[in-house]
Amino acid sequence: MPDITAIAALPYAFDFDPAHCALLMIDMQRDFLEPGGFGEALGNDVSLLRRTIAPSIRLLTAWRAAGLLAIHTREGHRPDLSDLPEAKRVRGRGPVTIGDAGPMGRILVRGEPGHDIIPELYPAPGEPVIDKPGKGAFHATDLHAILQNRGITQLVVTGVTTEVCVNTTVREANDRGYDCLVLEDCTGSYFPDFHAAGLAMIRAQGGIFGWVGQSADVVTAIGRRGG
Ligand code: C5J
Repeated sequence: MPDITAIAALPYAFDFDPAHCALLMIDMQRDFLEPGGFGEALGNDVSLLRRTIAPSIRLLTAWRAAGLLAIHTREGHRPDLSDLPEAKRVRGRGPVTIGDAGPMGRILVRGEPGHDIIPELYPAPGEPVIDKPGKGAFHATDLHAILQNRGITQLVVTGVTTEVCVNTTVREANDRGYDCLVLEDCTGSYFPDFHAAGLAMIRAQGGIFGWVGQSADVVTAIGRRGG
């Protein structure tokens, strides 16, 4: 018998099917979230992103305890920048860009300290880590193959930033046939208005890209399994 639980969400309850659901934690990287990182050096208030850490820890702990699949992503490029489109490199016309020296190593370059995932949510052995060169986690990665090989049809999505990499990934996932539940308290943006708008766009029009919910309801649903 399928083990499906209705989780409170907008625009309506999400039918959580843990056997076919993966947790996708997007870009919880030091350069985006930590004081002294590149995000803060650009003048952003990292506390707006750091509010996601505590609920994400609770969710990831429950998820792992239930033996479910968690996947992590990191935005970044090869050290030789051969996978960095020139359009992305020059966008913003700032004094420093991807590949330049930043406060935690070269900016958005794989292997640099700032590119890595924050210690609080560090991937456990065996949890896939997707290194993505774009905003969307499906673009130029093997994420879709990994999900298909594990029989995954649903994603619980968390991470940063709501309107950029989270939104792009959810749209990509939706077009590939995945149902996405995006967690309000585990997603964050440097711009509160964009966070709200990004989530509103996902759940609008009957859930045109997916559902929006809260991590506590997912943790409760996991706890009820087999109980
Ligand atoms: C992410 C970005 N992860 N904002 N990247 O959203 O450039």
